[in-house]
Amino acid sequence: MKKLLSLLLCTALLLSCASALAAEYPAEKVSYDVWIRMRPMNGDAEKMDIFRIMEEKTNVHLNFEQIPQADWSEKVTLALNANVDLPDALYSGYSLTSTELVTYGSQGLLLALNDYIDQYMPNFKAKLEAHPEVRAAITAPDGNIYSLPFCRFDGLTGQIPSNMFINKVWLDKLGLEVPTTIDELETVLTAFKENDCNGNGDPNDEKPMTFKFEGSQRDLGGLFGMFGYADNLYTGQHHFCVDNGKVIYTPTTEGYKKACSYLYEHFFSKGLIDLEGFTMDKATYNAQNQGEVANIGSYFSWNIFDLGSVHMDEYVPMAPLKGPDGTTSWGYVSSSGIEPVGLVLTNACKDPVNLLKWADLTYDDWYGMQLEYGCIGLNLVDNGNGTFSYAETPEGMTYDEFLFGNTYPDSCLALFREFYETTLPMPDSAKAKDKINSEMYLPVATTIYYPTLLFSTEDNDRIALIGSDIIAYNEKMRAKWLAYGGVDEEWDEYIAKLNSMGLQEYIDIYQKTYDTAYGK
Ligand SMILES: [Ca+2]
Repeated sequence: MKKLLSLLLCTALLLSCASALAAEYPAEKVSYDVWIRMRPMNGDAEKMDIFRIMEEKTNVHLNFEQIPQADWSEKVTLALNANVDLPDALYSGYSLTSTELVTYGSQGLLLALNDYIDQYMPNFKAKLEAHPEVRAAITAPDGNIYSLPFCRFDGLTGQIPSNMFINKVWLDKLGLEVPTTIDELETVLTAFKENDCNGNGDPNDEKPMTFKFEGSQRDLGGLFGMFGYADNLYTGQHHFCVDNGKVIYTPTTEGYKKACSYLYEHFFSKGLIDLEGFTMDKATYNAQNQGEVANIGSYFSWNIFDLGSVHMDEYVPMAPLKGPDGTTSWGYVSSSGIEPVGLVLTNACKDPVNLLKWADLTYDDWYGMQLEYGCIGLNLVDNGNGTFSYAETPEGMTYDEFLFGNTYPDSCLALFREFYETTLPMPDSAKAKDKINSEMYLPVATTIYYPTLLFSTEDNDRIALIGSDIIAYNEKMRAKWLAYGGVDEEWDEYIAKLNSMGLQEYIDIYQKTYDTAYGK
């Protein structure tokens, strides 16, 4: 027992030595050359209080070269490709694409950070241990971590980006309820089409349901969930989901075929869903509902504002519907909120330890909060009880100008849901969506979209080559079948053509990369 106790004591001592080492900052000031990517609305980084506070704490000075966003990519690419005049670090979320990260990392131009994280970054290491999906998203297929990420989970918002909204005033007028099944949806949309719901004397200016064909929240891909899997059009994960560890390419599933067939027959062919949805741009889509009276019955969007706009009070959220056989599913973006690249160190950085100690502070919530939302006493109010609130935006300024003028939200940092539950409430913009998603969508969000992962350079090349043809063909056929029908007749030919384009290799790359990241 005594032996065990002394062993425990030793371990405790060793552990406290380790964390003391991690937090030991240099006695003399050290400087690093850092290229920082500036948005047009960013203020002067040299004058931001947060960097002064972090320098006082760490004795690490960042000698910034502030590069406008518009010039960033060219300057960084040139310097990396030439491997000359590189700074110690490149700083900003979105400063490199995932492909660039893996390519430059594997060429030795970026430093592998794994050992440094273990030894010198206790805050970041603790976050990785608590959130293994972050480690999976930032680990290259060669096992190296080349970047410090930006992660923000300020509510259940990006995980379920697409919601449906429906005009409650029209429903009340017609004596109808918010639909809960696809049959009820058909009944409701038919009534929307046949009646002068907005009461302007014109029975034909009502659009029963609109959407926008795109890789984002305005698409109707969620409706496919009533037939199996929701259809995922998100960039980088086109049509891929993961079911119990198996990667599924949904456009070759029976459910996808049924969805195309059913939605054409019961909705598009009857004018119940908007054919213009295939061609509208975002501005046109969002501008649709701005007349004297509302003319949209239901729509897909991130939030009620986009298309509710001036008639917002007429709309209510609609939960995912049950399909013809009672099936329902909605899409869940499992890795939403993770941006792999926040800060990278280049091979020009000869003494990375102190810079990484500085960076570790961004993963301490007190500093991360002020990087993301501005300093206490300026953008944030200290409530004195361990919680904070947002300061009022000064008159004559937008919130973004107030925020980006005073701090650098594109930093590496990681704020998780527990932080918003205990320390700073999620922003108002996220609250309404968080509520809709938690109550109405999460219970049926069973189609788990393929997560953000890093692919090897070779696999990225293959994906670019094979995938571009497959995606273009698939999207052409999806639009054609929804708008004009024909899926049953053309299905076999479609499958054969996808196979001839290399579909199996394409799927295998996604499966292999998933298995590597999740340790299968
Ligand atoms: Ca009308």
